[in-house]
Amino acid sequence: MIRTFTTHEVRKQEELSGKLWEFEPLEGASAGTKRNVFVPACIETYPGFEAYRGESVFRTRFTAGGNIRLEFKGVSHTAAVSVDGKEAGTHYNAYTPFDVILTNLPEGEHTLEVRVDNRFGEASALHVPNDYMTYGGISRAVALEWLADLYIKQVHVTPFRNVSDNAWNAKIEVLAANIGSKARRASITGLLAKEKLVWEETVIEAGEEVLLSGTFSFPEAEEWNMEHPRLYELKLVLSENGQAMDDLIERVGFRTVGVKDNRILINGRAVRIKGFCRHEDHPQFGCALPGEAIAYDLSLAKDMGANSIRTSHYPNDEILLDLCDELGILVWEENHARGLSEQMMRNPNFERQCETVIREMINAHYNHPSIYIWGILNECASDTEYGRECYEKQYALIRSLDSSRPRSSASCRFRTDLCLGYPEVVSYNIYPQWYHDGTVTQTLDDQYNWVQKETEGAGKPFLITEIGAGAIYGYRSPGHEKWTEEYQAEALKKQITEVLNYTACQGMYIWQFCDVRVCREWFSNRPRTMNNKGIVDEYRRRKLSYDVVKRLYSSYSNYWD
Ligand code: ADA
Repeated sequence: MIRTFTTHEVRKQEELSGKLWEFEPLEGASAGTKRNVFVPACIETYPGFEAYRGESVFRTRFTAGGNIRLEFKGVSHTAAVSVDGKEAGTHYNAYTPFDVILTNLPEGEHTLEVRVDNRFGEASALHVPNDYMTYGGISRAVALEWLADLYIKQVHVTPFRNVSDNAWNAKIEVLAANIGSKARRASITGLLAKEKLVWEETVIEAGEEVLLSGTFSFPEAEEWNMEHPRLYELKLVLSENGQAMDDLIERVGFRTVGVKDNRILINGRAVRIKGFCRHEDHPQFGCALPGEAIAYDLSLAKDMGANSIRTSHYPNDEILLDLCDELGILVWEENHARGLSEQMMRNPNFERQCETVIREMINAHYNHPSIYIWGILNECASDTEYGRECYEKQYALIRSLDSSRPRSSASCRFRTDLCLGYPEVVSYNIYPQWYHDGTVTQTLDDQYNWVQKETEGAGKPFLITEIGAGAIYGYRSPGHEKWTEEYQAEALKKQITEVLNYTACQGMYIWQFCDVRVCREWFSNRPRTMNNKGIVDEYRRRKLSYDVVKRLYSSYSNYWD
């Protein structure tokens, strides 16, 4: 499944995933053997490959010719793509999409090979042994598309309200490309919320791209919000001499995001965040959850009264974003980095790899109305001078790509964070009642007061981006010790009540939605080699805390007014 809606009516598209491919491991006892495996899926879900870390090759065949675009929504974590034995492109990072374009491919059957690498080492600064599992494989959908010489590469829509009459407007930026060998004339038209959109005809030189921008008014558009997540289709068509060459269908939700004083505003209203941090993880699917399983997770989160998901700690499969757009769930989407020390941030690939993730995440996910904030660098070295420089650059990069959304970073640098002057929202991960015995309110007071009195984060919205406690599903004990379901339920009760009653704080994300597998190097303090702080376990079975969260989250409204 590529998206939850059709994205092309003119451009021909075929899903290459959703079927068996040939898999050939290149390491270990089974190196060189071949078997058929379902794509998308994670290697570690194939029997006999539960602990596989190494290189492997995935193969399939497709029939096509002319200009071909292969889109990969996610390959974990490094991919080298070749067609008919010729290298066609490479990509690093499991969690962002990439494409490969081949021009003038002869008509007929072709072999597509994806060489996948999920090893840790210096070449990978962001996928490191961590408190979640880095799986291997083709973990998200793969699409094959037939392109004309001219095609629509991207559209970004930024809705805003007109100051004079409050009507909805949107800035629409269309990037069109010419992959042919001669200059072409492109006319782009569109339809959105009953309004016709027209751009002036433009010449695009061979091999060039042109960005067409326009601001349009949408008098009939209705607002997208959490309660009524109204979505519109934007249909763009690119024509030459009156003949449609290409199209792109995207979805738009008319809403604004902002920050005023210490509040986070959606459509001008101060929102109270009641969220879950969620990893893409499931014993059956690894990180390659099918749409149905993602939708099930979201239905549980909604049932518990949550209104937001934090995609900790990487950009998510676009299916989740499509569903959140449809369900009115706010999304904190973040780049890929968790708990990197200064030494790890000094990996020679770190800055380049982070920059690529940020660019690919924002370019691909810009239009999702559910995304209300971009997060970066969870719990990295924001307390050192070198770390500060990295945060500053990454925040600046986000701003250059998207000036419409606030930015933040989930920090654990108590009283030492040097970076609170850069983002619009100050966020902290705290674990009172789990890693230490202080009360929740004391911990909040301590952190909040320091931010207000001693940092450039003063006066900014303040969020708790993680709080939680561990419990092993089914472990009950009258002593209510740590790791029992009883202990978790009691801790969560205090954590939620005290955070949501702390009116200076704009809301919270529970760590975490479900139990997740962690890398084997992370066994310490991680019974079962799992992070057991889920409110449901890895199979989504409800722990005692489920009803506690549900009762408490449901008793606070989505807004402060
Ligand atoms: C951190 C981190 C999470 C997870 C959590 C925990 O704050 O951001 O990824 O490791 O702690 O469970 O301790």
